[in-house]
Amino acid sequence: MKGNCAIIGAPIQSGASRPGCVMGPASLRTAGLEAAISGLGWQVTDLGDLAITDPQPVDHPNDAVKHLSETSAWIKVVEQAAYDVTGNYDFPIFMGGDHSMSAGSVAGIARRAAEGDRPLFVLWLDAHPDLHTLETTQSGNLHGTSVAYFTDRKGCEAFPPPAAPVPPENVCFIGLRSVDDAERERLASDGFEVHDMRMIDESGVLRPLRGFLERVSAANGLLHVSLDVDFLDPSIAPAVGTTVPGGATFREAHLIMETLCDSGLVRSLDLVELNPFLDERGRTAELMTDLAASIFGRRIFDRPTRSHP
Ligand code: 6HN
Ligand code: MN
Ligand code: MN
Ligand code: MN
Repeated sequence: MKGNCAIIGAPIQSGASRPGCVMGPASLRTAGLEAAISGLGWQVTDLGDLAITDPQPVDHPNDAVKHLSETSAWIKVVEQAAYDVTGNYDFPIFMGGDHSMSAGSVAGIARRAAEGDRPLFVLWLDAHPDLHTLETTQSGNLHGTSVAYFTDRKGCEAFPPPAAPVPPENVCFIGLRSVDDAERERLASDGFEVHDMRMIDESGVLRPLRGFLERVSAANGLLHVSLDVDFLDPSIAPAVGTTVPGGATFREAHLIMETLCDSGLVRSLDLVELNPFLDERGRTAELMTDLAASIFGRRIFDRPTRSHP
């Protein structure tokens, strides 16, 4: 047995503009996520789906902000679940739900990591940096605020306060290609590690990823990976409300997952933004499942291999 993995659903869609992410966990289960990981030698427990009860009304002066009370309630529930599950399992997978889920999952994992005196690092695989605050968001879609929230950016006080904010230097973005002005300022000033798609075009995915992994390892850190469907090119992953052309290819995405697996540093994973209502015959759910399997050790051949003498 390689370890204990928990899969846990957070069918939240209040943070996204298009409804459908509520079906995300069900779609990942249908695609066979549990069997894919247990087939690799892990013991997998499906903890079912989280739910919110009775969201308290929360107001905000920015009138654009949508579904604040519901999203706040979700963040609280997911934060507690992430804190609990990281105490009992080696490797939890959080199945979204839109990306506001990760405000809660990262905050809860960070609370656990701080108790164990280990620094938490976050790899954010996304077309977007999700660095808006409730003050700067223009769309009002709160899935665009998760990173600002868990790095304790001023302007997110309407959400439950994060117990152990993640330092921006510990967050690495790969795949960016749609950045709003307010987010651009923060990316330039706050110390995040940033690799946009042009840098990936120029250097490939391995160089930036390995540099980041070396930092995590040197700090004896724990690594959380947050995979937004729109990190992937829309031609291979259509099931997301916020597609942006020019995303990661099938092999770039798998190579990242395989390299993450080899590093042995990853302790938790978000699979977010899957909107099954927009999918084509389940192909995006299957791809997200296959990418998760790569992080858990699925590979083409066991290394070292030699194709030629
Ligand atoms: N995501 N920056 C845009 C907005 O509406 O604030 C897009 C947000 C996308 C959110 O990637 O999870
Ligand atoms: Mn996102
Ligand atoms: Mn995105
Ligand atoms: Mn925006």
